[in-house]
Amino acid sequence: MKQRVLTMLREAEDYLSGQEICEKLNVSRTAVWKIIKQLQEQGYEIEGIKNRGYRLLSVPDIITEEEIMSRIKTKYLGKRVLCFSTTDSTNIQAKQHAEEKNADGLLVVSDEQTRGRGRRGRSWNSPPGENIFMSLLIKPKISPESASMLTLIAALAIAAGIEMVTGLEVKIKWPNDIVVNRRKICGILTEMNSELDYIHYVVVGIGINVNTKSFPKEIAKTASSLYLERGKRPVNRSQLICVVMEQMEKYYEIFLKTGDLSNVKEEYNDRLAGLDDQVRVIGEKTEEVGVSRGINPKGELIVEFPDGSRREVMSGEVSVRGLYGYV
Ligand code: BT5
Repeated sequence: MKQRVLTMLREAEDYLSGQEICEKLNVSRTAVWKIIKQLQEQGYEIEGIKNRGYRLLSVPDIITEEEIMSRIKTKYLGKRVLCFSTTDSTNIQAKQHAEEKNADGLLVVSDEQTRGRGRRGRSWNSPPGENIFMSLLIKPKISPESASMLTLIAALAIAAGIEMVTGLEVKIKWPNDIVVNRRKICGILTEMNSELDYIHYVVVGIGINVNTKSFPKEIAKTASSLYLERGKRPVNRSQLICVVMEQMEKYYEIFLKTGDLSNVKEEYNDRLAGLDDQVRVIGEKTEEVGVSRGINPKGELIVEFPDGSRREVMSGEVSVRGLYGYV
């Protein structure tokens, strides 16, 4: 009910009369008034004028199911949303819903994580009230070897979404980091549950540093937030979540047509940090220097070595860094 009132307020071009809300929702005036009051208590600024109705003046930076569902414009991704004020990890929570009937497209979001995770057991800094921690559960009919490409698809969607909302220039650090001004503002953790030739589900976990003002010292040199990069101007998190999901749906559909990255390869390479620059390719026991030549349709990074040879490196096998630092 709250969500529907919010949607109506959002879509109204002028004042929305109490009568209209009552009729559309088939509830009493008092019920409408109560919902408006609840919304105001949550921080929505709603003006109420006698004989004219209600008008939405501003929305708070809160992440709730009704806030997301009243503004998301996707067809199926994120049409079902679960929001937590705190949880261990949204990836863990998403997996717990994987067997449910309408799990495909489920989005789990939390305001804080107590066990936010990066790849290979690393941790993800997840303080409350400032950032986005979300996980999208999908069930693509693709082979398990192709699942890692979804990280690159998500990266494209996040980069495009952030650019649309903030106007910042956003780059991708292959394969799973999003950077602004050479600093990491987002990481992606894609996990999968599969048999040898069949995917049960994929969880794409996304952590975006949105309004964080300072970082713990271990990551202070490499991390940043949208707030800091756009001159201390905050970003509304629910708006960004919705725009990123809309972009995700767009790129996911393009991906599903071919099952690879052939249709987005060029766009990805345009966004790639360090394209045609020297990079360090760091394996378990080796470190080589080569020039990054962008990704191939499978999402592997093509690196050219000083002897002229080219090699395609896979995420998971190596990490790739700039010559003098993180990017
Ligand atoms: C990642 O791992 O970048 C993937 C991060 C995914 C986080 C999301 S949040 C929602 C969902 N639920 C989860 O539990 N996880 C996902 P990786 O490439 O391994 O990078 C981890 C490294 O980044 C750490 O070892 C730190 O050095 C650094 N780091 C940690 N927190 C950071 C932050 N908030 N911003 C920038 N860098 C960070």
